Amino acid sequence: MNKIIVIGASGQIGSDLTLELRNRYGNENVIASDIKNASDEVMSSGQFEVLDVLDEKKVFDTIKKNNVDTVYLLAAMLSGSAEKNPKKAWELNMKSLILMLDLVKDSLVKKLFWPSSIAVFGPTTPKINTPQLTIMEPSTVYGISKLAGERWCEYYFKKYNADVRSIRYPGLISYKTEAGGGTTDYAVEIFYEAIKHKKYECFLTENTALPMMFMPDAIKATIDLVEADPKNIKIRSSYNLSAISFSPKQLAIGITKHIPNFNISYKPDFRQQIAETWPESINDECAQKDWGWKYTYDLPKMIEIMLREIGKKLS
Ligand code: AKB
Repeated sequence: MNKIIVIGASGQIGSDLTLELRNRYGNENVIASDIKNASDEVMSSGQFEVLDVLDEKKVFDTIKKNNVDTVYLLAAMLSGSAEKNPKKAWELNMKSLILMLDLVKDSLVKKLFWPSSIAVFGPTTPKINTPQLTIMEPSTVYGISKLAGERWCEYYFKKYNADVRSIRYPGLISYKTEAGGGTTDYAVEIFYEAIKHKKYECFLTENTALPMMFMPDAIKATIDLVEADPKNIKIRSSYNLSAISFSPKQLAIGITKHIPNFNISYKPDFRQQIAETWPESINDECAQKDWGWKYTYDLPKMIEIMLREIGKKLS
């Protein structure tokens, strides 16, 4: 049986995705890999390979030796970290993609999933209900790398028939693994602080609304897209994907319903400028039409589950 590899399995999406893929296809068929160890659950449930995605030879050998035919490439530097280290971010985000696209082109790998982001949009993009096709002038190095990546994906599909599939993820919210280095990370941190200290100092202003999604929805969308019949996939750059949109203030109000003495304060830092260039809400009609995307978790449901699960984890 051919195998699946998740590259970046220690990260926020990678850890949840690895577990769900193992659930569906069997522990023995899903390899997790990263430069650092993943969560205990990921480490103990199946094969783990220490892998630097920029180590071309090791990537090639690992894929060949294990008969891997599907790659989920999740290793990347997110928006906040990338602004602090632009060249390193560019190198990691771009080189890893081109390396993997070449493996698909050369038929070593059959299918590649690569994540894009709402960061591909910029200050000149329509902010509300942002369409699939619109003005794209990202002003962050992360956004520039994601937009360039999208163009490479489409290029490899058109020129070499490389089966690459992609989603423009909004901010993702998970109780399993914390985010790291992103602008939307506040929407995870807030839950830990609310439970531990009943207060949170937010690095975005109160009314900065951004598109967000609960992780189980993101994982479902990812696997649905990868499993979709290729003839239904009309977009080979990356699909807009939408679920919930909210501001820090709206999230705090929702948390207060469960923790009445929770208090939020605001101290915007450099990530505020990044957030201001991103959309507030996304139009995902193409994903709905082409491969039947529909989100499940709304804001109150997501808050309830996050508080319950993080509460369990912290006790
Ligand atoms: C980030 O904040 O950088 C990411 C993203 C929206 O791609 N969560």
